[in-house]
Amino acid sequence: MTSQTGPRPIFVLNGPNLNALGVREPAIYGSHTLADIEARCVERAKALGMTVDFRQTNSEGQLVDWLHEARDKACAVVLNAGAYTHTSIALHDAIKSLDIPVIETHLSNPASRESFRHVSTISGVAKGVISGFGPVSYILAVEAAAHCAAVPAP
Ligand code: DHK
Repeated sequence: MTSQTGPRPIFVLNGPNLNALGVREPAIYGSHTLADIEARCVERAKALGMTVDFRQTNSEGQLVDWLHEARDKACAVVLNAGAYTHTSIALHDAIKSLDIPVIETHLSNPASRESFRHVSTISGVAKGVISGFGPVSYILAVEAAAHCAAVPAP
């Protein structure tokens, strides 16, 4: 049996259509692929003495399962739930059940887009929200996650 050493990883969880980054509406989401973003998150986390466990799924239920997994395995979660951000009560409930910080993250700024993106079912249970900075949103979110993991909640 192996035992984990060092701090728990930051889970970076990505929802639907984010596997298509690079080809998907580049005017909105940019030309970076999700693999590019993963590499930048890994690099930033390493500089902070942390690790990331970076995942993507198109399934809402899989995101719920990964949030449950994060309870015992992660120090914090960076979550870009894609369009489920605007629809999912299940994600809201899963986040609410956790006692680790969840940072809602978006490449674009949903508040400046279509009105259906102005609603987030998860913002109210997230620790905070970072949006609008393209791939840098993820870097800022990893930094926020590392900060939250190091500093006890107020
Ligand atoms: C990604 C999506 O797929 C959209 O459904 C959200 C988010 C915005 C983003 O900007 O990363 O509305």
